[in-house]
Amino acid sequence: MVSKKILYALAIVTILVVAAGMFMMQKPSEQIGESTTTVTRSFTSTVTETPQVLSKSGAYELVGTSRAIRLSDPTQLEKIGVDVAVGPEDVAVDSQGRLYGGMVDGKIIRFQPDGSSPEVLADTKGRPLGLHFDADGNLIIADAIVGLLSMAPDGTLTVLSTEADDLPFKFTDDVDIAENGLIYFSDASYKHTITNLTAAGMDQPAGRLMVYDPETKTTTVLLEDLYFANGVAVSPDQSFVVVAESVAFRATRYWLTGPREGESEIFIDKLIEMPDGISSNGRDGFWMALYTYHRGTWLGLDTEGNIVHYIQLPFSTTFPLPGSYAPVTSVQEHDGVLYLGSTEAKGLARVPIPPDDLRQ
Ligand SMILES: [Ca+2]
Repeated sequence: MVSKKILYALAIVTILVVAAGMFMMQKPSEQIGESTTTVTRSFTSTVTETPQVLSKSGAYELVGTSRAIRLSDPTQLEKIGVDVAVGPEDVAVDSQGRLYGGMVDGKIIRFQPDGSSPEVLADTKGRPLGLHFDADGNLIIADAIVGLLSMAPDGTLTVLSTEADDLPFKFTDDVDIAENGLIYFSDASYKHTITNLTAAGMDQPAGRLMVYDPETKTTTVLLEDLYFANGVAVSPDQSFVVVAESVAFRATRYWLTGPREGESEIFIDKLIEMPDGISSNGRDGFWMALYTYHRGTWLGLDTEGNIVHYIQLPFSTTFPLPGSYAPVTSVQEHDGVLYLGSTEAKGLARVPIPPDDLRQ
């Protein structure tokens, strides 16, 4: 299970790094003679200021110098299953519009499209993280403890893969499936399990990107020495796959076709927060969750890794955020709606897709 205390520790380290960065960014003339109190006050005012609203569209508004898109109408944030679903890191939607989440206790829970009637379909006895349906309606599960699994429509579980190159997975994290049926997935660490999240995050690079072929039942390593391999997404045109490297604050692109097939490169780096789940929007880019407390945050990226949306949910200083939802660890688009998952929050969530006229 994810230890909340360890996640808080990681979040605090992140905040300290950001705070240190803000301090370093101050002009030298401002540092001289400025007391620590002034620095603290300027950090606080940055967090609590009411930014200027540049424009509004639908349930969202474009704000301030960060050009973030904020959900200005909190009634548009719908939570689903808060009483039964804890820590659905990822969300999947089936062909009938029914919703699925994998919980901290190992259960796979399904809801009707309107969010009603939760049903426990299976228990992995592990920690299901990434979820994605294959073309036959099987739910493919990246389970941090058990490995790569397949859940048939009747709830029957089958283990697909637990190791590659004679090295067992310790922290299977996310999964996506190409149109040709190949299953791409990540292992955040071959050294440490999710029960020792701090070590898994610090003792890097130990992440790998793999592909599982359901026809040959073989697993092939595509990339190794990744810095906590997390979210995985195949591009809308199927030409590459993106894998998040959380503790390096970046994502890497691995080419599947074309002149650079088999090669990799940085897709986006210098992210302000740790990237978690990534998904294709099915059209022209990706949704990338950023791991943040107090305010659910994610990005919309184009296929060149440029940021086109920077979305934030309402801010809250109390956890678990009664009027908000965080940390957002996955974003899945389906029929004009964004479904949100979280390793920590209660319930799944959904919001409207931010309108194109509020793009960066
Ligand atoms: Ca993840």
